[in-house]
Amino acid sequence: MGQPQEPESAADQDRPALGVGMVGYAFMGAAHSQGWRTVGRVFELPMRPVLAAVCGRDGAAVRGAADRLGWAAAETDWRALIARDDVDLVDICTPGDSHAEIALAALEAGKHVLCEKPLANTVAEAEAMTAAAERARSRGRIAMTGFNYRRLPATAQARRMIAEGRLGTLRHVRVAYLQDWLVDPDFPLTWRLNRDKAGSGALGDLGAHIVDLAQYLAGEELAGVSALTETFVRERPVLDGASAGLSGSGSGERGPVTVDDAAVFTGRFASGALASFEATRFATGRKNALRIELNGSLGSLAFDLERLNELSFHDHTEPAATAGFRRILVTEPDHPYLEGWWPPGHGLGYEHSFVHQARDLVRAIASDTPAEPSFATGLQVQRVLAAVEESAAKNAVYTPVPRA
Ligand code: SOE
Repeated sequence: MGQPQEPESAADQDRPALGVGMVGYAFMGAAHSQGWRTVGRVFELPMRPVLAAVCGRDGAAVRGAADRLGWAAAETDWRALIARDDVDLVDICTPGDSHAEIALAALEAGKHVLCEKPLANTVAEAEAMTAAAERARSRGRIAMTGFNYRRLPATAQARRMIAEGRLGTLRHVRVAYLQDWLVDPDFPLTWRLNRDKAGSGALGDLGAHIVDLAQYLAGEELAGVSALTETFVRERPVLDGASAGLSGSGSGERGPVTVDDAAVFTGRFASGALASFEATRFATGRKNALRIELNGSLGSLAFDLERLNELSFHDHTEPAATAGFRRILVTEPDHPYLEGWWPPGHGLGYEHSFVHQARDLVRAIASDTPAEPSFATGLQVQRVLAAVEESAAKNAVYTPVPRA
């Protein structure tokens, strides 16, 4: 353990270091590590991210993760990680039940914070985190929520086109995030199926992403929702051994699933545009399928995560005889985030969203400018998720999303 992440050039040494300390090192921790390792090699940055230390409870496992993922040191207590002088930014990649405690302590200690989505397990926790982030802002600290799908070139390009008015008045947003890893009724009870740990199921895990993406692309917030949720398999084998959440083996004993397996909801934007959302872990054959389509008075845009270097665009102002959806390949240096990567036409993948997230956060910290999505944005998404749960409990009764 403890290898420096990269040889430093003279130019590197001119830029101030930004020491990163990460808590959690499973799937999201590995994805964030990839972002931190790569970002300074691809983009011109005003600061130099240094992978100072990673934290996990199991000493041997966290030392192994530090070696594998490129962190210089390992800690087994997140409080010790926060206390380190070489940690300026705390990156939280743990299950939702520890987000609030770690983020509050890190902000209190004067660190910048990046927190994985959903921001917290409850609105109350997200409110406390947002209040702390706002206090820390006056001391020059930045707090950001990790909604990484905003940071794909294609979704960022879609936002650019919508902000330019290419869709005109927005009428519909149609979005689904579909996975199938829970179809087997013998898949064990990992933390993702435990409400105390995860807050909710498909709703918080996948629904949080699509609520954020829909609102980001639409450029406005949902005013209210009507929802149904379902837990199709209510008891599963108790976990036998360790699990990162998306895999594991079960024992003979079964225990209750305390989160939703799927959430389906409609929503109304403040402008009157209508939206539909579907988040499920039971869509057989769909592995990580996130699709969004927006229809406006002047045109439509569609994005599919399985074809993530493309957008589909229909310009409704073109003559009807030749109009129709056309493919925009989002692989050109003029597209968002692509100035640093490969020659035109060479596409990117899922992991690059984490590199771009790191880029935007480093730039915000260096320029002392608030970063989006902020904790306030994460809180607003949390309020939508809570409204979905409230509506589902009343069998799809329309439920306003409270405003700050
Ligand atoms: C599992 O459903 C998961 O890993 C989510 O937790 C991530 O946020 C998403 O990007 C991929 O799927």
